[in-house]
Amino acid sequence: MAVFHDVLQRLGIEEVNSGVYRGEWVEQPGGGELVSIDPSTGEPIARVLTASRDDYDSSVERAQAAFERWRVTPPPVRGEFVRRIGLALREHKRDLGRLVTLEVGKIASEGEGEVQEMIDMCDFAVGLSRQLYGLTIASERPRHRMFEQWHPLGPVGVITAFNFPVAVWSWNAALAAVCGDPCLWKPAPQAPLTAVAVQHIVNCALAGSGWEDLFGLCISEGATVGQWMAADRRLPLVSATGSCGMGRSVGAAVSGRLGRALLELGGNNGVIVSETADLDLALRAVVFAAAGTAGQRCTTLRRLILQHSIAAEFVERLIAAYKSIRIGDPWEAGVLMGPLIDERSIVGMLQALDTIRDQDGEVLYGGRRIDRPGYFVEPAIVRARPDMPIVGCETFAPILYVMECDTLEEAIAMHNAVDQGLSSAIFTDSVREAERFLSPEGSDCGIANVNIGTSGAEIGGAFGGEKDTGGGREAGSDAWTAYLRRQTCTINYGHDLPLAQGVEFDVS
Ligand code: UN1
Repeated sequence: MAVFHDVLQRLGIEEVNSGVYRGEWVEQPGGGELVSIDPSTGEPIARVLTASRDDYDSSVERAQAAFERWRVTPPPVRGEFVRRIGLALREHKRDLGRLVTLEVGKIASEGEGEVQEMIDMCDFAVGLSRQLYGLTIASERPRHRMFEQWHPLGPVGVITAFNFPVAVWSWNAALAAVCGDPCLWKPAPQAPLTAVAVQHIVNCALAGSGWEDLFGLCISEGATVGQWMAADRRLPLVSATGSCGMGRSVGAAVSGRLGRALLELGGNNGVIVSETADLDLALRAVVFAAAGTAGQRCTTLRRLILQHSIAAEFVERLIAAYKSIRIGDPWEAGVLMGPLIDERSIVGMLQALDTIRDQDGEVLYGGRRIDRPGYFVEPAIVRARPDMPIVGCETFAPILYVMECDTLEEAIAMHNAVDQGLSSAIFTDSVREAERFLSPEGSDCGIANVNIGTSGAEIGGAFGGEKDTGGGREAGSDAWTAYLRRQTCTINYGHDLPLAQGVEFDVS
């Protein structure tokens, strides 16, 4: 399409692209060739040459060299370079958003929203560059001062998933940069072009600054580069977003070498709708959280828990709302749902629906493949019971399980009875119910909302989840501490040597 041709050109995407950048583009990377597919048509967009082991090793070496200089650059000066990246992203917001739409099938406003998330992240990091605070701690010894400070860690390996192909890079890269850590990025094989485009934008922002090697790119055909990163002692921190299965293997490899892993893994997010809730509000939020992004967010709503008295009416209205969702080309105005990412996702969804039927679940609406090129499906609503094993699994597709409960206690127990713990919400107009949901005996997730859906978090809060979601926190709040090493320092400015805990040890 002509419009995308121009977008690709403006973002520096060619027919064949290098997938390795380490201060300069490597012209002929030695790995295999990756074809980026438009999920709306199933047609190739462009090709990317991926990294060989040698390409990877020299990329890590460049990042190590950059670290030597970057770690002694004052944080507010580091922030200035992140500010430039934020400005460049503002300039390219529309184009990069469109490329996200083209390569992963997000509707236009979500594509641009993702770039906005990158811009917000850059702004946040710039402010943070003057706020990497440590504590002063009261020393028990006279004429002693005790404090802690935060130092850069080293090059960070960043592994991202296809569904947020650019924003999640910025969560990590913007924080790592102000913290003094260069980044090496391994994007998802389904989204190599958005990564190449981001690298071009960053390069424009940093051209001539002397910091061209701060952000590296190492595209892999599959998981290889990610596995190398996980096993690589030169990367003290590996931040990985993806499935629980991926996280288990990355987490084991990183902890096996006593490195630090920041994991943001699967979600199986639930919403409770109480009979006291504003049902109009709940309905709108549920539809966006469950069917938005074609059910391919880690924060997607997958389990809807309704109080009996409102269940029948709510399900009826939900089905009517689902019927009105326009599915189609994601760049078209009015379309709310684009394609799934690939054929494998379609197969996964259809298989899950077979399993649902085998486990006596009832498909109330949707769930069929749409007869057109590309990877389109109808979102599905399923009547389920919490004891169906499939309800405990994350199928990365728009399948919404609807379950019923009597009391709030029962609803919370049902809500918490899965292995994942990313995002959660309750819809209620009762202060008691809301506070109970947020209390230690309420939701067990990293994110808990009241009268807001499970997805669409702002960057200002720490993002991540508990249990099998991996425990990592990215983006806002104090997530920055993951990218630094903490040093506790005690200074004796007296002439005596008092020992802590009253220990006596006189040598004369
Ligand atoms: C993800 O799906 O991996 O809260 C991240 C949200 C987005 C981030 C989702 N801001 O839905």
